[in-house]
Amino acid sequence: QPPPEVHTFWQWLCDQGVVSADSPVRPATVTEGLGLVAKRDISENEVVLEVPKKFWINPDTVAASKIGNVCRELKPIISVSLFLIREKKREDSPWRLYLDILPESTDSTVFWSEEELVELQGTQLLGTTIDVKEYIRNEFLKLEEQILLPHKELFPCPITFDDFLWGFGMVRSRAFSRGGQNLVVVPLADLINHSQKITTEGYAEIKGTGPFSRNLLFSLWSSVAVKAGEQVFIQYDLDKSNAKLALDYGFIESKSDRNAYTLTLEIPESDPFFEDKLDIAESIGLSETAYFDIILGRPLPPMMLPYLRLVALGGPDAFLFDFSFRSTILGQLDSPISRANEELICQMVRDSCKSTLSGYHTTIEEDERLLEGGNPDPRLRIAVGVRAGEKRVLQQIDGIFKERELKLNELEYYQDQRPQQHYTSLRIETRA
Ligand code: MLZ
Repeated sequence: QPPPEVHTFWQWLCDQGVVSADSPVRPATVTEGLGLVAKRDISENEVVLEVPKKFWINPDTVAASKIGNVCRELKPIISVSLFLIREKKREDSPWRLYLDILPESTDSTVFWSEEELVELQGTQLLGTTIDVKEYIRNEFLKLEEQILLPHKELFPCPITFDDFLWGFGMVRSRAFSRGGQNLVVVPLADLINHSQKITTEGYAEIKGTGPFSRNLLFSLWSSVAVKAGEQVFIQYDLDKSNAKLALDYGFIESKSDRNAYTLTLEIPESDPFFEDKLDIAESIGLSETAYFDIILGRPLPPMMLPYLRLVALGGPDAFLFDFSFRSTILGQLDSPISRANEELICQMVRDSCKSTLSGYHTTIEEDERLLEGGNPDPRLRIAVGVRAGEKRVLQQIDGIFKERELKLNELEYYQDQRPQQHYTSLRIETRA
């Protein structure tokens, strides 16, 4: 049985004609919190909800409200967050019954306490979480200065940073925002939970109905058949890493390819060939800093080895920067240049993997034991899952370059194939 406020919310939607008595789903309490449960058997690709535009909360809703004039310049996520907070604080908000079913927080890492964050020590997720909280704080300070303080009459109840964090966390986890565009909070539809068992991303569309298709509906369907009494799920996003899922929604998946690590490589400004290297990097669509997302169980991104070769290039290979070799160098980066270059790459990568691995406060084995212990705390499970995943990816990268180190003698190098005579004559030509 759902809690009373959910029942009241549902009743309100029925009275407003948003849902009808024969709706195939109803809100219910589930392991994730609230969710949508099938009232009867639902077939594959059957529409389960259709929510009319007047029940959506998006930047248009904000623009048409009392604070519309002062929110015009805001980014969609900021304006919708502010709207939700203001409505939550208003006694007579038309959205009251919806706001009452929203949780105080989620398990997104932006809501974690200092002690909970300690479990993320050494992880990239800790870094991104700190960055995102910093971003939210800055947005809040701007909002205070530009909107909240100058327009006190519009915001009779003071809005704090924690209020703003709540609003931001709600919108970030609940809004539908395909491709970063058209951010929209759809009450009721936003109760639908994610499942890793759903492996297709299509779950909703905006349909026009009525005369000239002027009335828009947010239409949500189930991509799989669901039995009466079971929960209906969607796949939120197939491309997000576990770290991103943890940050945005407060859950992770157990699938291995959700584990990822972003390697940052750069051409140091102190490099004697900095300008040349930057030039070449740019001609292959990269820059002085390059980010490579490494995914557990997948091959390295195709541009990573060429970029590494370029970064490491120097010493006896430096002739490649000569004008006459400029056109060949691009093609050369696709295969080993010299033993020294290839060896340096392996060392650079392995050293950085090892030093990053030493920054975590637990081993993979310790993490596994913790997870096997069936720890019920969802935040700890997220922390342990993410840090174990990052370490696996780093070990995988180290393993790839360790194997490469062993094969250095077998590789074919451009340096060795280059006819010496040809090279000498070219040097003379260039100098002339
Ligand atoms: N990531 C997807 C789905 C988000 C759904 C969130 N809560 C119901 C999107 O941004 O559209």
